[in-house]
Order: sequence, then structure tokens, then C-alpha cells
Amino acid sequence: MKNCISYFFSILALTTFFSCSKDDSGNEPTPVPEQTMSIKLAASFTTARFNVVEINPEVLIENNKGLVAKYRWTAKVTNQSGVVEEVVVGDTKTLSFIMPKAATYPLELTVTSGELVKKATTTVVVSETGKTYGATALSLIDYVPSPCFNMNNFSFTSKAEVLEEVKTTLNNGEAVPLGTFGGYIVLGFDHTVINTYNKRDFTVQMQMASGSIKYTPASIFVAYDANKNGIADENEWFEIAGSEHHKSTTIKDYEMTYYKPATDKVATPGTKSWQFDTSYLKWTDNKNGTAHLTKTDKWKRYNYYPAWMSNTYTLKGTKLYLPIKDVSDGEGTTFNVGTFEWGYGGIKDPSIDISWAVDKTGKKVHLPGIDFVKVYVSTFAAIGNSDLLTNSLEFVQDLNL
Ligand SMILES: [Ca+2]
Ligand SMILES: [Ca+2]
Repeated sequence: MKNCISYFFSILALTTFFSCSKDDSGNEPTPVPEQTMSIKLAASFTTARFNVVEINPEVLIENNKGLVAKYRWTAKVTNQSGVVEEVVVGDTKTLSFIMPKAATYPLELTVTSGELVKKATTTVVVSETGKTYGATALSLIDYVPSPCFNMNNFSFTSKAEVLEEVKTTLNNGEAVPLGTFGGYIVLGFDHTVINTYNKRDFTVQMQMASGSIKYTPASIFVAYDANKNGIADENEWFEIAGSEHHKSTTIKDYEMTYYKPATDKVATPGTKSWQFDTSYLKWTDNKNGTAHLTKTDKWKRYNYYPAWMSNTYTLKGTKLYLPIKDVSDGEGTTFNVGTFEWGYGGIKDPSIDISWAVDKTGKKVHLPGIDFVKVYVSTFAAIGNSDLLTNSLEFVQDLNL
């Protein structure tokens, strides 16, 4: 609306200018030339299923009076009932076109600059690849959990063994423990998950607890394999900025370093019966913080530290504040744990829109789709006799396949 008003006033100003600007010499004023637009767009493009083709029109606008052009791309798509629908597929000048099905797609571009509207059309032929695709990300790229009581089941001494075990766990549809702050898993899809316009694209399902603490949130990074080398390169990763990302309680670039407890360590019991060893596992952070994870009585025979990791290791990420309240008069036996609204795994609706991705400076990035997902624990919270608030990943799934 603001734009409309300023446009109205500039028209008004121009009209006023013309009506009273006949100069003293009696010459007519030079008329302001009309805005013109031309669009050049190739007649056809080709690509394959789940592969991006860049559609780059040449748009020339003259005398645009400072107006910003708006772009809208629509495609004719046959829906599941066989009806042809026109759907919006983009709003940028260059369109990264990607489709899940092999077909011929008529495309229309509409460019609007003030009151001037022009259209151009093209066709994209999307061919078959001969492959079948799975909705779940099952290709394991990396896995580094933080120390936690769940690690006792992972008594492997080499990372290769651990990765094999995690692959099997994922293929069986079972949950993979990530632990507390920084613990992560990196997974790849067998196709590019399409960033569908104005829709959520994939989901990150964490294990749901049966007790009062149902959800524990996890943060997400995504990568589009832009250079097509099959690897998630460092500069291809972007964080999903969910509901907490810009809050003042959020700590960006947080790091925690965990230290392996000595095998002959003598326990330091606390004042509560569940506090088996209050000096169990030392941690430090990059904010001059240091403390110890308490080993709880319930898991006193467990080894929390991942057996295959060296004597110390550092995990990084955005740290989010999760409200936690002891509702057992400080006994540490019952807690109320908060949750996040949107943009995380392990919340009520863990579906993610790829358009929520941001770069390191917090600026939105436009990705046509994603090939890799990193899920990591972005909270750090002790919940008394239930130990630490930990997360386990169940699956990451394409919502539109
Ligand atoms: Ca989307
Ligand atoms: Ca790459």
C-alpha cells in the first residue's frame, strides 16, 4: 500500500509539473518518455527429474522511473487427479526450475513494473532418470554425538564401526542418539528435496518421549549441492532460522568442549540421592564457562563419553534457550520443559520450509532445493534425576515425494 501511495504522489507531482511548467519563452516542456519493456526468453529448456535448470530471461525496462520490477513464474502442472493446474513456482528474475515428475511443463513469466505488465512463455521438458527415489534421507555422511547416558549402547572403539551401526539403525527405522548440546548427524537424500514455493518441504522427526517431556527440539542446517560434486561443501551449508533464531537469548557460534573422565575416577556424590557423581564429566565453553555433567544414580554404571572419541572434543552451533522449571520444590525430580514454535525438529510440527534458510549474517538465502541435512542439539539442559535433556533422531523425510 505504501508503494501505491508514493506512486500516486509521484504521478500527482508529475501532473502538477506539466500543468504549470510552461516556461517564459513559451516552449512546450520535453515530455517524459513512456516506460517500455522487452523480454527475451528461450523457447524451450530441458532437464531431468529432481535436477535444476536455470531459466534466465533477458528483461530490458527503459524509463522505469525508479520502479522495482516484480517477477512471477507459473507452471502448468497435472495434479494427482489428472487436472491441469497453474501453480506459482517462483518470484525471482532467474528461475531455478526443478520438478519431481517427468513431463513437459508450459511456463509463463509475468513482469510487472508499475502499471506496465508483460508476459513471456517457454516450455521445460523434464526427462526420466530411470531411478527410483526414497523420501527418507538414508545416506549417512557423519555422526558425532555429545556425551550422554545413551552412549553406553555405543561401546565401539572406532568411528567406522559406529557409522556402520548408525546406518543399520537408520535403515531399521530406529532412533539415533545425539546427546546434548552440539551432538549431530549429517544425512544425504538420494535426490534434491525441492523447495516448493510457499510450502514446507521436509520434516525432522525426533524420538518422542512417553513421559511428561514429550518433545525436545533440535536445530537444522541444510545444504544444496550447488557445484554438483556430490559433497556438502563448507560454503553450501545454511542454517534454518526457526522461531528462536533472532531472539536475544540465542547465542550464535557457541562451542562446548567435553573432556573424557578418567577410568578410575572417584565419584563425588551430591546432596540429592540421584546425584551419583557431580564432578563426573568436565566441559568448557567459548564464553569462559566451565562445569561438570553430573552422572545420575539411574545410570551410574554407564559410560557417557563416546568410547571412540579422543580425550577431548569440541562441538559447535547456535545455542538456544529452552525454558525449564523444576516443579518438585528443588528436588530435581519433576520438570516443566518448554518447546519452540516453528523451524525445528522435535517440536509439535517439525516440518521445515527450505526458504527459512539463512547465511552466517542472518540474511535469507534462496535455495532451489537441498541434498543434505545436518540435525544437531542446540540446547543444553540438565533435568535432575532424569539426567540431561537429550535428543534422538528418528528420520528426515521429504514431504513432497
Ligand atoms: Ca518451500
Ligand atoms: Ca557440493
